[in-house]
Amino acid sequence: MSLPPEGGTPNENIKAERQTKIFMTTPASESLPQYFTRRSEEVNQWLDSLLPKESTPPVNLHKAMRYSMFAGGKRLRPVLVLASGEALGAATDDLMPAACALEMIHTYSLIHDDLPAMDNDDLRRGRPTCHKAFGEAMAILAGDALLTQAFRVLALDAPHRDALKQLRVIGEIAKAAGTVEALIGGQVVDMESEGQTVDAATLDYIHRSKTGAMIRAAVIVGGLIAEATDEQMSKLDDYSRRIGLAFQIADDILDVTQTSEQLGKTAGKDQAASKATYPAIHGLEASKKKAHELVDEAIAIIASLGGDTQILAAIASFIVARKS
Ligand code: GRG
Repeated sequence: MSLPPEGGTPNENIKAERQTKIFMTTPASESLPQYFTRRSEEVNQWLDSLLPKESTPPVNLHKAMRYSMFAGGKRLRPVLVLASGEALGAATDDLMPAACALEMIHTYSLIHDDLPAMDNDDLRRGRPTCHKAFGEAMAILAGDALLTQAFRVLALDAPHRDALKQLRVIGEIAKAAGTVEALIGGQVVDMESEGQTVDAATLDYIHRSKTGAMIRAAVIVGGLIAEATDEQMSKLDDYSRRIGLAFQIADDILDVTQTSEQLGKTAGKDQAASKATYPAIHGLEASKKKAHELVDEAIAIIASLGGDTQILAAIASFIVARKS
């Protein structure tokens, strides 16, 4: 555990305080990295049971799906579903199908983003991208299959005590993965902006849509399953929008400050592709400041949610402190 250095500069003290928050706002016996490891293992077991086995025909397709699904990854979206739902009293088993569905959709989006027609990347989650390992056609189909499997899980593997509630969960996830201020729409505007001069509003649109929508959906879905009140849903909404934007700003910063080994994906790609990023438009220092402001706001908002929100606060801090 790192503590604020005695007599450090104000900046050092702020940094150390943030570090301390990350490690201390989780249950006394567990740091946030330990929490992530434990929850990721649970999520992986559920994912394993919710995906067709490798030996099920067509074997190559199922191998490709599982290759990308179990290549690592922080499991941020499923962990957010668990953290927001459990903060408001939902049972883990009720949250897991939606948590896994979001991770399947996220993984499909990474597989497709890496394709030669899009980012044309060789490295993802520390190993060759899906199309490098299985060929382009199989990677397209593995992505399609993960997206389809996600909605199959939501329809068939989630608890059916309340069908209307489940429809709302499915609707939120479909919206986030869709075209209007959502994953695919954001990806399209991002692609169209390459090499163009992009203004701050367009950049915010890209970040809110491509990255923010799925992170928001994770938090919102946890709230829906936990039957949060309207006031609580509004707080979850405000919290999730801030951490979603902070996450993407941090991602833009990591692209220029970390190595490919540290990231597990190719570093410096944004600049090489003349992508619209926060550091490119606002500068590195202003970007760091903005990310920290968003996280501080998110932590303040979530403190009044009711329930045990320590993990949600710690995740907000982790989003800007992470190194990959
Ligand atoms: C192809 C429809 C479609 C969308 C692609 C996800 C995405 C949109 C592009 C990936 C490129 C990128 C830098 C996206 C923004 C940030 C982001 C989503 C990073 C990856 O998420 P992490 O860091 O990844 O949570 P892991 O591997 O940890 O799950």
